[in-house]
Amino acid sequence: MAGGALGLRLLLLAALCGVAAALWPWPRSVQGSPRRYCLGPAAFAFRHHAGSAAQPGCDVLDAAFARYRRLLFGAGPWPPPSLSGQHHESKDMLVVTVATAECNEFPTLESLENYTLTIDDDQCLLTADTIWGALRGLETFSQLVWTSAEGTFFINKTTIEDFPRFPHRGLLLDTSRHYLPLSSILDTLDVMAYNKLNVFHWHLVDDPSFPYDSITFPELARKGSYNPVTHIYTAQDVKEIIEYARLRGIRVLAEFDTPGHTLSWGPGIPGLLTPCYSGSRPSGDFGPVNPILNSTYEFMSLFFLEISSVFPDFYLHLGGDEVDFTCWKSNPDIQAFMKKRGFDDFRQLESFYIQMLLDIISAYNKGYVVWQEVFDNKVKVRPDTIVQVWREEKPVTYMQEVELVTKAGFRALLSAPWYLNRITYGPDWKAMYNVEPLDFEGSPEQKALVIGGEACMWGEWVDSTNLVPRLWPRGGAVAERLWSSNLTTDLDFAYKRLSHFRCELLRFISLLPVVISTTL
Ligand code: CP6
Repeated sequence: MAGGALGLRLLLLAALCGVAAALWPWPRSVQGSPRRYCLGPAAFAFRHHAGSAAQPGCDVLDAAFARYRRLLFGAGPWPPPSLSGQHHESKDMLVVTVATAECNEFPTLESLENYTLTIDDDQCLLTADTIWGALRGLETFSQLVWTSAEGTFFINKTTIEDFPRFPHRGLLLDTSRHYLPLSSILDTLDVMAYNKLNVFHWHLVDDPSFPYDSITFPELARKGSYNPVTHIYTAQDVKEIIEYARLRGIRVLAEFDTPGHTLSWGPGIPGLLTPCYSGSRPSGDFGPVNPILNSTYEFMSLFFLEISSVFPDFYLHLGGDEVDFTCWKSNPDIQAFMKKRGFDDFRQLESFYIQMLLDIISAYNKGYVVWQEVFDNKVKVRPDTIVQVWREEKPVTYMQEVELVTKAGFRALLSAPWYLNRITYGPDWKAMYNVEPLDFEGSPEQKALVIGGEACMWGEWVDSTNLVPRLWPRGGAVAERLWSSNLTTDLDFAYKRLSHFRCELLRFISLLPVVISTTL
């Protein structure tokens, strides 16, 4: 099975990487060989197996075939096969076969992503249960191909069996602190696919700006975005992102964080936010969403009705983090409401709001993810709620928090050790790579409740000019931790493959201008 002894893996590395190819993230099982075949770029084609459930017309696979052809061989023209290529047996197709063809569907948390890749004298065959697994296998196939100094394409005799360790392997982008152009998001989705990451957690709005152009409430973006013409995501943009992600087997998990982190909602929806008081008078400042008004819940019902239909994933992220109680405390109407309800702790008021919101979302047949405070503050949530652990120390260490969340029977996502926005001098990816998500006291049932994790790129100090070098290759450390076996932990082995992977990423023209401008 996985990796095995270091010596064995280094041997493999010599076989695969001495020339060029190295895999990222490392598969479950790899059998390499020095025997190599040459690939003719002009003739080479991806083909559906006659017995595959997917046939031409399956847009997810057809688009992937076109993408990987171009990634592997460029647009041509290609030099005629050189002498070094002519000594080798040549391969002119990769045959792909899947058991089910959900070509018009969206990937889900439950989607299978396993695949088998066989490159030998008889065949180049990719087998998978689903088209999503086939996408992962195509990525691995593309990483196996290497070029000789003369520009001849080669692939070594190889057998790979692979499947992910965790089903939720996410990356969070924050488009509120700084607006990110559509092209930055699409480029990120491409690199996520190279890393086999499968969830784009879109932290769309927050205090500083509201770039989501709501159809039902256009005033939100008109008054809450940095610029209502250039710095918004239109319905068309959102559709494009969701489809671009789907074609790469990536889910879009939209977050509309409430009741805190909502200052940008205020101008578009008068009366939504709590007026803060200074003494007996409103200070002119606003706090979290006002939880004591019927109008708040009427608005949230309509707003999330739209969100539930715009974003096809079963899950929405409802936030619930870092609610600051100072403004609620200062407001006499809120104090009166608390008294009437018999609340003596503002956490009860927060719970009241969240429970109302969760009931709204449940009625739309959506599941939800929340930040850990919702659990910490003992909000009554549905048993199928997913809790995202982000706090590093308080009230307990993040691993103790995972232990508590799973002990209570909830599924958990880990983010606390994986803030890509945080940078230090030197190879700081190693600490992220060394994290073991199941390193806590707990039963096997508890461990099974950890469904994965997310690397987070909070946007306070990040925009499109520095996004790429801050995301990659460091994000790859998290991607490998969430995909590969728990035994794939060797740092030297990872370092060699990750540096190679970075060079591969640099080949992709769309990323080059950004990388050059920020490293000079
Ligand atoms: N924004 C929002 C943030 C953070 C959170 N929520 C955050 C704060 C500090 C750290 C990491 C993340 N910037 N809306 C918390 C989930 Cl260290």
